[in-house]
Amino acid sequence: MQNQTKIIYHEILKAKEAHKKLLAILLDPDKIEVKSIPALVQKIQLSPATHIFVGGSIVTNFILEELLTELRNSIDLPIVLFPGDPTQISDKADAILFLSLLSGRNSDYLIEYQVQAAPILKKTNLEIISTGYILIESGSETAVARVSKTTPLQRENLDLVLATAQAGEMLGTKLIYLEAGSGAKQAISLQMISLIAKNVSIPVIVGGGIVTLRQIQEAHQAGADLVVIGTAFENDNGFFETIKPTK
Ligand code: 1GP
Repeated sequence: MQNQTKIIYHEILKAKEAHKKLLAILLDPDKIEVKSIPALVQKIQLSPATHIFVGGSIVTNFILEELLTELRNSIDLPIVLFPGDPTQISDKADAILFLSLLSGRNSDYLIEYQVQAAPILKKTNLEIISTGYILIESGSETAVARVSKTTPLQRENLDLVLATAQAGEMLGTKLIYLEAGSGAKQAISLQMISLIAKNVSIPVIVGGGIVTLRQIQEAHQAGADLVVIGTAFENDNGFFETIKPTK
């Protein structure tokens, strides 16, 4: 995908228009051993994934570059960075979700890290996809809340979630990401997905705590344009083997 720059967002928009649902496998470099990469790649190839997201709240493991190189050499899917901070930027991916944590009031995650990242990103060929990132309370504290030191929005406060998503859209973000947090006890509710999807015109990503194939389908049906699966695939690389391709 590397030379086809600046098309990933366009493809997401096209998929939304065509009601084609997208699915990303999220790989956290911290949870992957180099020796397991070939087997992982094979499982991704057999999966219905349309995108690969790479990142984590904190990445201390230095296999990021190696992982990206291996993915690029073996898989013809868009590789999108989903970084917890500017140290997770690499030119070996195709695009980056340029996140602003709109649900929180920690200025580091609203704008400071973006300012630090901008000059680094300018020197890469990465497609920059501005993303309004909204963390929703999901039953217990998640890594995103802990690391960002922000309070997630309450699940019941649909009005606030909607206003936050709409503010993101008005600020010009290209995507809204409704995040329950990795390994969340409760995924984003279908009611919330449906409300947001109906009331913003940009594509909606949903992730966190989705652990069954049925949940993926339901999130898609409720209006998610792209669903992210991290933990379920991490725990069982054969997770998708019973799924019928949705692409
Ligand atoms: C986390 O939304 C992603 O940022 C995926 O969450 O690991 O719970 O699938 P899971």
